[in-house]
Amino acid sequence: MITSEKAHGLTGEEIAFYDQNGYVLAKGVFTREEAALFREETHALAHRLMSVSDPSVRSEGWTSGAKVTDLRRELVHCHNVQFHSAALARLIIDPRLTDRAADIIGPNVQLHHTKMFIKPPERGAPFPMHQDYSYFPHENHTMIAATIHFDDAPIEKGCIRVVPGSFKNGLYDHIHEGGSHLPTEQYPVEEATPCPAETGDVLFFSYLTIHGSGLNITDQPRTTLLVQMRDPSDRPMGLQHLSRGQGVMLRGIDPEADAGSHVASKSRYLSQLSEE
Ligand SMILES: O=C(O)CCC(=O)C(=O)O
Repeated sequence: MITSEKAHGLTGEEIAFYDQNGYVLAKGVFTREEAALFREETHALAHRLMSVSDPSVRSEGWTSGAKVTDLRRELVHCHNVQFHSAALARLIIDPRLTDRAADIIGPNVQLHHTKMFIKPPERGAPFPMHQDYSYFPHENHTMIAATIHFDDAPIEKGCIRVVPGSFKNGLYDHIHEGGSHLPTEQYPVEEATPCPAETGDVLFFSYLTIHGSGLNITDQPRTTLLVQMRDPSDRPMGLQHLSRGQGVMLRGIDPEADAGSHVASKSRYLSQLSEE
């Protein structure tokens, strides 16, 4: 049934954990069967893109990943999957995801972008520790990521790792080379807190939370979809990381969009472009 009522929030305990740590793992948000279908959908998408040799789909990941491991690295990725697959478009407006996001952001939840990652077996690329804030700073810091797990992500598969509480300290100095990242000697991936997840779990974290992930050394891929979301009234501080689909409402309303064409809405992609 379609309803505007909130049906799927985080528990009080989960909200308290997030408030203290800047991340929370919500267990079993999607069933294993549903996650298996989304996994099929993402792998089929990757195959379609690889079959036409799209150069953006397969890479070694961030070149700064070489500071984390000497081993071979590979990452399969696609931005804004909602333009490729209706099943994935439906997923990002699913109230089981967006109601939980609303417990962190507020009732109105707006899309920034999506990113599918497949970390291939034995060489799935690591991400050095970083804050997403360094890529797309906003005024009110409502931006969060939700990583939806389409298969199990134990430590050996290179699950996401975080520095609990780091979101309370603002922006750390990043090295802007090969993917913005923190100095790897000071912030080793393997010393951060691992967030091993199971199929169907969703990890929510603030864009100020220091996070990264290790190499996938197992014989199975790690498959995830990251959905980056914000309060529509939270303004970007620059024109970084614009993409198609940015500004789509996933839950609630955009009060600026509804306030008439005379109201500037810097938070929306098209109005940003027309100001350039
Ligand atoms: O999915 C991962 O392993 C990490 C991704 C990440 O850190 C990012 O996209 O900012």
